[in-house]
Amino acid sequence: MPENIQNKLNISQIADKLLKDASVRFSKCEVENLLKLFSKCSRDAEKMDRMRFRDVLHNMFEMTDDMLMDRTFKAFDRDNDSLISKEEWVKGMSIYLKGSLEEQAKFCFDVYSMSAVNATESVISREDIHSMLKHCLVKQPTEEDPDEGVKDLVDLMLKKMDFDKDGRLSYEEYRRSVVEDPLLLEAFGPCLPCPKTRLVFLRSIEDPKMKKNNGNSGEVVAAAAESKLRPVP
Ligand SMILES: [Ca+2]
Ligand SMILES: [Ca+2]
Repeated sequence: MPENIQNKLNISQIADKLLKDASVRFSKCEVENLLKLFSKCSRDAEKMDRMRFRDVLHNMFEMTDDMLMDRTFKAFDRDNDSLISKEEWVKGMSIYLKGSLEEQAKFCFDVYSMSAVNATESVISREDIHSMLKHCLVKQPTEEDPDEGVKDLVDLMLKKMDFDKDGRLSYEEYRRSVVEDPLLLEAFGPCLPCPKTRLVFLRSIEDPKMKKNNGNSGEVVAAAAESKLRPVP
């Protein structure tokens, strides 16, 4: 069998397998296009390394912040082998681009939480919040001591979100805060695509037949509605 036909068959089989998972919110054509993009970006490697994944975030989602790109990589890398598999890529993109509020809350929590209580439970510690907010704020120099401002902000965020007052945010506390106020989803730094880059990316992987039929008006309305929910960076 010629190599390109074998290749198409492989992509179709992997897509079918991934589509059995209800959490994958893509059509078959979209999954196949995502898999082709994966092969292109990973230069046909079975798994994508951190640098190539960062190129995707930078080139396709306009991310520029090193720390947030590395943390986003970590959130996609579910099995923690420091590589992104095709399955992690498609499932991660599904949450990144089309996830429910709950799914995106889990994703953002994984991006933000660097501290662990034990092997199975991670938290967002006071130090995590401090380093992320400081990272965002140093880009806007002010007359005042920036560290003081950051400390006030950390206290403010903990006052709002740390329900049991133990000085750190569990997933449950973060999730509850986000459900009450979706603006808190990206409270500690932008880690989801903005409505514009999201739409451009989704258009690039959609089925050409769908493009003709719906003209994407639904997506545009959804993107506009979503932009109102997002905090101004
Ligand atoms: Ca992995
Ligand atoms: Ca707490």
